[in-house]
Amino acid sequence: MSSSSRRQFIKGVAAFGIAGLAAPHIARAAAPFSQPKLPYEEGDLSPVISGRTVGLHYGKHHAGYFRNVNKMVKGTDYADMTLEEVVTRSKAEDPKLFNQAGQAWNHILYWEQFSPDGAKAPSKAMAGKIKEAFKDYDDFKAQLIKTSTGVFGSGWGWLVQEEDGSLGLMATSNGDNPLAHGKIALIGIDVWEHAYYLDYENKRGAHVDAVVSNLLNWSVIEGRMKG
Ligand code: MN3
Repeated sequence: MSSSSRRQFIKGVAAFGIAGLAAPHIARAAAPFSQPKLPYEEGDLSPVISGRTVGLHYGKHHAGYFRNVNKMVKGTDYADMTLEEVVTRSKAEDPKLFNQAGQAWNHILYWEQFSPDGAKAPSKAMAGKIKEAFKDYDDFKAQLIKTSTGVFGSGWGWLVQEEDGSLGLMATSNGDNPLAHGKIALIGIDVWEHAYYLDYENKRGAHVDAVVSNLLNWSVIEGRMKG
């Protein structure tokens, strides 16, 4: 396949399937990709996540992933793709790019799912979905915390929507994410040390518990559901 027909093919695949996975707020633009603004002030998640941690995590780490992706895709076929397409295509082809693109994408979801004053509980419909997959909300919470805290090394814990529409949990390493596995990411819990070490030192579980208990904005999370 020539590179232009391959691009057309990829765009076709994206329009048919992957586009549906993209959260509506993520612009479907090609490179250079730009890091979305935080939907709140850096200090607004304090004391659960300090302003210093948000400042470094968003301003240095997340910004760095965008810088690296833009550098790596320049002059390649990837430059014409959306960030979602770069993630799904690079997984098999280019693991270094995949981790950078995955991290750029993962943190968009991460920041947007939090709020100092968002919907603190799922809607009735969402609570029903949670009950289908878990014993109850407390069980869901405990399992998400356990899955996230239990990631070995750097990675993420996720609440996902499976292809059959049901909810499930998964853990991924480094920049890997549900998008690359054909699943819809609903909640992403970052357990890289940069997400918590300044505030919680080595107490990853305490950080994850505090985040899951206090910062989730269920209206954003439910907006990611498909169907
Ligand atoms: Mn991070």
